[in-house]
Amino acid sequence: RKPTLAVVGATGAVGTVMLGILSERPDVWGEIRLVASARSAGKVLRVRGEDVVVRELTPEVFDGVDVAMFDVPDEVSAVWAPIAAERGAVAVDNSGAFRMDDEVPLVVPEVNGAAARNRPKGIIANPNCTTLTMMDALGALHDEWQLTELVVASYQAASGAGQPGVDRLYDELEVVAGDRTLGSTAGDTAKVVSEKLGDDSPFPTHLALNVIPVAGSLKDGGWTSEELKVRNESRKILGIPDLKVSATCVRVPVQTTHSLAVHATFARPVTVAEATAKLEAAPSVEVRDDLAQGVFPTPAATVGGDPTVVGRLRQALDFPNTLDLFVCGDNLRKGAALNTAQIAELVAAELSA
Ligand code: 11C
Repeated sequence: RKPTLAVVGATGAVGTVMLGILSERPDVWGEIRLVASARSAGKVLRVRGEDVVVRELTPEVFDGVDVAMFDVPDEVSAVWAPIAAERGAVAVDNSGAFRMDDEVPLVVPEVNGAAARNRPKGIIANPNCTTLTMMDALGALHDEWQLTELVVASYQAASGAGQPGVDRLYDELEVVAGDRTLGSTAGDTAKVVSEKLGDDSPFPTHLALNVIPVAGSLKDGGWTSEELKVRNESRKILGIPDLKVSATCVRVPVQTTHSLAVHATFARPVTVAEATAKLEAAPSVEVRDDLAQGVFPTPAATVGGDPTVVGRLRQALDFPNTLDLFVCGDNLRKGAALNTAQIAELVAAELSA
């Protein structure tokens, strides 16, 4: 019997991408059950070329389910992932609710896939998309040269805030597009956006014609939740509890695909040529790095694809054993749905063995 899969949050931004991914990848699933809040129950969505009616999230919906993926807010996962696990499913959770729980593995299949087998709570966590953007590349480099320090600046897309983030970005672009004087006086764009759209936004100020040095919520010491996730999750996935990490997370007016400028220090000397060869050998990483020929990663050229794209590899001039690089990864695919699907497939293979 092929395992039964439940997709909880099937109608959201990540859920929508998930249905496409499940339709494209080798089909390891028997029944695929689509689940969402009562508001979305009854909708018909397509997966694997078939229409499937969305079911309401109830405890009974997990009966007979082998793997349940959750693409829902933290507070929904916190309640419902344990219910799915109690009913016998392995929950693969893409929220932040369980990532730092010692009894919940935090898994990137290419880096620490074996950790998925040790899940005392029946829950496996999927990392934050910002962390995930660089994990395949850093995992490959760490494997060879042993990462010791990481300084990161992120350039995060609007869809990190879900469909409301994407809608807000396009609404703002529409209201600023006609006036080419906007952006020449402090506060002019904010005023127009606020007057035309109001201030109810997933972002703390306007994103159109702007960058916002804030992603996530405010935590102790002036750090944001995103910056702390990058630190804590990188340590856990790479298995380096004392990894030194400093992150600044920034929102940029890009629809989908997060980018990261990474300054990574290793225990041993590493050259650009060696690092490039190692990254080229990593199946989930694509190196686009020939600046003289105009070849470098951008979010617009990365979106919709599976690989992590790496470029601008340089040996740091003033820091020993240190590389600087730029990484792009689709935050809805490898950053969320694809990695969740890969984890679920690991569990499916284990259950079918
Ligand atoms: C963003 N990275 O770009 C966030 C979204 O912990 O899964 C995902 C938050 C999370 O806003």
